Amino acid sequence: MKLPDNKIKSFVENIQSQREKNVVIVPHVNPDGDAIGASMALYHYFSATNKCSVIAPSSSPEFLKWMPQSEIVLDYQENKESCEAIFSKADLIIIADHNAANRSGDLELLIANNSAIKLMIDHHPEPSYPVDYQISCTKVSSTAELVFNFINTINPQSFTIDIASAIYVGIMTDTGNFMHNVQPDTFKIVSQLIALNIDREQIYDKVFNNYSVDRMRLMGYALSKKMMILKDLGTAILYLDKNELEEFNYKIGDTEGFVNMPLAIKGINISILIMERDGVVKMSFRSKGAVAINTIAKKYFNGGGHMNAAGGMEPDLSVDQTLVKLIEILKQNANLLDELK
Ligand SMILES: [Mn+2]
Repeated sequence: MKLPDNKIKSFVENIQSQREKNVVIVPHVNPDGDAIGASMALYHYFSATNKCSVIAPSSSPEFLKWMPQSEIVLDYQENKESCEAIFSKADLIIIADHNAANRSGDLELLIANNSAIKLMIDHHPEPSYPVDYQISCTKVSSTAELVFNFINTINPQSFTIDIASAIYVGIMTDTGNFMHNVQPDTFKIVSQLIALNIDREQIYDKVFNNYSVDRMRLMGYALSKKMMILKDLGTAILYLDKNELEEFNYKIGDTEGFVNMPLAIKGINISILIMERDGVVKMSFRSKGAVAINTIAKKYFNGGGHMNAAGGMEPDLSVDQTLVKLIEILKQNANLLDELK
């Protein structure tokens, strides 16, 4: 369990004692449930004492828009001028759920050139974000869990049901509803969230049973027509190009969770999703147990991440060409993958 140290604690207490101080929270580009959950929890916490804003580098997924007050999340792409005005008055910028400057997307330079104090709260390995303070720990389920510890250390009396629900969204989504990355402390925290009367069933229903017909049909298409099984390598690859996504009226977040599905097949320990987005081929990697799939993402596909969940991209190839390259690489690394099993 990573806690803010005394320096961070007294800095934050000082900010909170001055109502006119401005706090700006920044989730990562293409924010997910943890990025928005952690950011909203911090928003609810800080807005009780300060002026507070959440500025996202790109739009939030639809399945999170039910969250209380989530309409305050500003999409930089849609509100450049007002976001820049808010940044110009920032006293504290909190970098949430990412640890590298380029994950702030188009906000990277605005943040780099900003004189506000910067605090990073994140659970990804190898932090490189230049900040004044960092709470960085990979041994937690999610950034939301770190936000719980942060608030619990500074002012445990300040938890509200909105803070608790937002933290729960982050933990639930980053663990795939408590299937992976769960630590003993995760459940201790969840027990405290339940004691705060969060509605777990309603949160689950709103997050996971909130898909469009298009998304359901795209999933069916991907699993039926675009899933390659490499039995000898215990690997499944899903691959979707731009035209296919357009055919199913793809919206951001629609392919969320696809990559985990093939792991339900007996004998499949590695699952990879390849898809074309914003003119670039993006990849998601998942593995089970001791298979460190992030090594492949990092070494060959300009990416990285957690041992069992990583991302990558391929700037120069099409989806089909990436598929060929990936199969070749997996074959070359068969021994490595095998040893790790
Ligand atoms: Mn996360």
